[in-house]
Amino acid sequence: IVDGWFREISDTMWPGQAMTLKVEKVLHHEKSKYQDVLIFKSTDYGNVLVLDNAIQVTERDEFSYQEMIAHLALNSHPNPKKVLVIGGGDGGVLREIVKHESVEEAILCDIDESVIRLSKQYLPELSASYNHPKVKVHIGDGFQFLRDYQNTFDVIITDSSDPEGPAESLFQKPYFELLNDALTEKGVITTQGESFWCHLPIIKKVKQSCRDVFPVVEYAWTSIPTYPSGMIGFMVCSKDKNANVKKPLRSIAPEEEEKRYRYYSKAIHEASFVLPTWVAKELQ
Ligand code: AAT
Repeated sequence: IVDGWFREISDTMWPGQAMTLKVEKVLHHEKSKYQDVLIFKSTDYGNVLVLDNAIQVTERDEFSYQEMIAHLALNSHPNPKKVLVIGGGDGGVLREIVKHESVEEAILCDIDESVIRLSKQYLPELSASYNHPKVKVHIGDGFQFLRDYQNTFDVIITDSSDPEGPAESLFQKPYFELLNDALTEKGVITTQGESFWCHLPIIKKVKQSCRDVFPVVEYAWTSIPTYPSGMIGFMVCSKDKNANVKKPLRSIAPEEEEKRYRYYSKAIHEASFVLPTWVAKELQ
């Protein structure tokens, strides 16, 4: 933080550019076992969670990311009952999962208890979901956690930080193999898929790794001002070779849709897979 502004500088992940947010007040700063954790109140984006100097959520725009990463997967599965989140310690993705009546159990595995503890304190609208009766929490590494599960989860959402630091293994092929094994027969996954403006080589590599494992692999994206370059993508994969993840399997009346979601809709689901020409070519 310099002169009252937080700057998200990373010479490796987004060289030569940086999102800047005006700080009203630093609420908390600690070094956890895994990462540097900063929470501040911004002047215009609400409270902000930062891990290793990378913005994870702001209260103002988090719903774009959390709704999309959750509902793209959940609405691409015929009947999701058991759902797993890897990462997502702020609780925002859990909040979205329990909106689905079919869901019986939502389990979250985050490596860092400090993210969960501090989100309960400083991000109440995201972390309220921790009180939901269907939610269970496990603290540990997502990669290690998955080794113990076969044919268990209908949907797995990997809401992870960037591939530098504790989330590195979550962007590699052995991880997608573990996801595949942990899924039930028609299982669906989404993963945090980075920005096509900043990370096209990473996205290409992740997509290839997913293709080696899953018969259906698509990249979707959403607009979000506080992630690098103002957008972020998701890899959406299905174990069912006949699945078309680009069209939601279930839809609700538009009035209901508006009550349940602030960003997601059936139309947005379908539109989010349409890619700019150069990106579509690169990811062919
Ligand atoms: N909901 C949007 C916020 C995130 S948080 C990413 C979470 O992943 C963090 O809570 C972090 O502790 C957790 N995490 C990192 N590595 C692991 C791991 N190996 N196993 C389990 N959890 C892990 C995503 C922000 C995206 C930022 C884009 N620039």
